Amino acid sequence: VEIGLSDYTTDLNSLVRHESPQWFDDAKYGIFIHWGPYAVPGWGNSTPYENYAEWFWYWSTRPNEDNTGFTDYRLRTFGPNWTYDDSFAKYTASAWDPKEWVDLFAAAGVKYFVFTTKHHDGFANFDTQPTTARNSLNYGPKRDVLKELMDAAKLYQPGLRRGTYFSMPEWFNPDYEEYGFKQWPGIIARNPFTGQEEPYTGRVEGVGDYLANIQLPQMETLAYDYETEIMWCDIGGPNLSGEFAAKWWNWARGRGRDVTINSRCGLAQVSDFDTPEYETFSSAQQYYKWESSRGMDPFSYGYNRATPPEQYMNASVIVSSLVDIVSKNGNFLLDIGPMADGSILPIEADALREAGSWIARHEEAIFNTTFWFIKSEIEGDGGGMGARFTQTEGAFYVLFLERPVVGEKGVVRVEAPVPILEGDVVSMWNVVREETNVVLEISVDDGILAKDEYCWVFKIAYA
Ligand code: FUL
Repeated sequence: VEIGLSDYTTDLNSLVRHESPQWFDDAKYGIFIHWGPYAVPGWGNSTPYENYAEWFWYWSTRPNEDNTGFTDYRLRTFGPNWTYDDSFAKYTASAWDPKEWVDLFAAAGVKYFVFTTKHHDGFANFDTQPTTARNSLNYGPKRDVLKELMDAAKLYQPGLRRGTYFSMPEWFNPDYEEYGFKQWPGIIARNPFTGQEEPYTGRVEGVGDYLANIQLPQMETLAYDYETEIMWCDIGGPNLSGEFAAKWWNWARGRGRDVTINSRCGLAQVSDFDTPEYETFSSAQQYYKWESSRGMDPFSYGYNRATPPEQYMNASVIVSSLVDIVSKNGNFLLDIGPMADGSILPIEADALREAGSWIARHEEAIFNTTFWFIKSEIEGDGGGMGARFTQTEGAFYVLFLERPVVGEKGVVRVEAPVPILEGDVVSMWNVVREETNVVLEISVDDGILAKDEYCWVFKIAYA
C-alpha cells in the first residue's frame, strides 16, 4: 500500500478520523449468523446473558457450581470422555445450501449480513493456512464455508453487503496464553470430569506470536482475500488493530470502496460504530452511529435447543425493534443460529420472511432515512402508541409501534415537545400550536388502520 498525505496512518489521530460509511447508515438492517461446532451441543441454559449456547465449551468446562447446567448437560449428553473438539465431526453442513441462506436474507429485507468466521473456540470457517489448520476446510464441513457464502451472495444477492465477525482472542489456544485475558483465567481448557487438558485440534506448532502471526494475518485474509466490507471484531483485548485498519482503509479507498469496522477491535480509535448487545439505547438518539445486535432466541446467538419455539422473536417484535432502533440512529443486526447441518430453524425463517414482507411495504420509512433530531419517542394521548419518527429530504414519517387509538372526531393526537412542521404539513395532518408544544393530528379511520399490522406508518411529504 502506498501511503499518501491524506491516507490513514497508525497514528491515533489519524485512525480516529474514520467513520461509518453512508451505505452503512442507510442499510439499517442486517442478519447476524452464529454458526460453528458449538451448534453440535447446541445448548444454552436459556437464562439471560453470559449463557449463550456458542459459549458451550467455556461453560461446560467450569465446575458445576459456577455454571448453570452446562456441565451437567455435557455429562448427560456426551458422557465424561467427550471433549469439545469431538463436535467437529458432527458439524457437517450436510443440509447447507448457501444460496438458500442468502435468498432468505434477501426475503427478510436485510441489506447486509455478518457471519461468524471464527468464534472464541478458535474454529475458523475460512482458510486460515498457514496460521492454523483448525478450520472448516480440514474439519467438520470440509468446505471453505465463508468463501461459499460470500460467492453465493455475490452471485445471487449482489445487493447484500458482506461482513465478517471475528473473535480477537481464542479462549483456549495455548498461543494466546501469554496474552492471558483476565476474563478467561487459566486459559487451558480441562475436561471437568477427567481433569485432562482438552485438545486444540489443528493448531500449528511454532507459529510464534499470536497477534503478529495468527490474529493479524487472519484479519488480513478476511480483508484482502475474502473482501469483507464490515470487520466485526469481538471482545477486543490485545490486538494490532491500528496496523490492520490503516492499511485496510487505504487499500479500500484505493479501490473506491468504503469499508467499516466496529467498536470491539480493542482500540478505541479504531471504531466506526458502537455495538450494544441484547439491548438498545432506550431514549435519546445517539449521534454516534451504533448497531444493536441480539439473537432471535432471547438467550443465545448460537443454536440453542433449550429455548422453546414460542419464545423466539416473531415478526411483530422484529418490526418494532427495527423501527425503534432506526428512529434513534441505530442499525439492527438480528441473529440466527443455524443447526449443525446448516438448516435454519423454521421458527426463525418464517418470522424473518413475515417481517420482510412488512418491511418491503414500508421500506421508504426505514432505509436511507435519518433519525429526527428533535426527539425519538413521543407518546400520544391515546395511550401507549409509541410514536417514532424518521425523515428523508422529502418526507417525514411517523411510525406507531402500537395501533393508534382513534379518539373523538376520528383523530389521533400526538404531542411533540417543540414547534415543528408548522406550515410544512400536508396530507392528513393538522398542526395546532399549544404553548411550546405542537399537537399533530391525523384524521384516520379504523378501516385504514386495520389494513396494516405490526407498526402503523404515516408519511408527511414536504410541499
Ligand atoms: C459476544 C460474544 O461473547 C457472544 O458469544 C456473541 O458472539 C456476541 C455477538 O458477542 O461478546
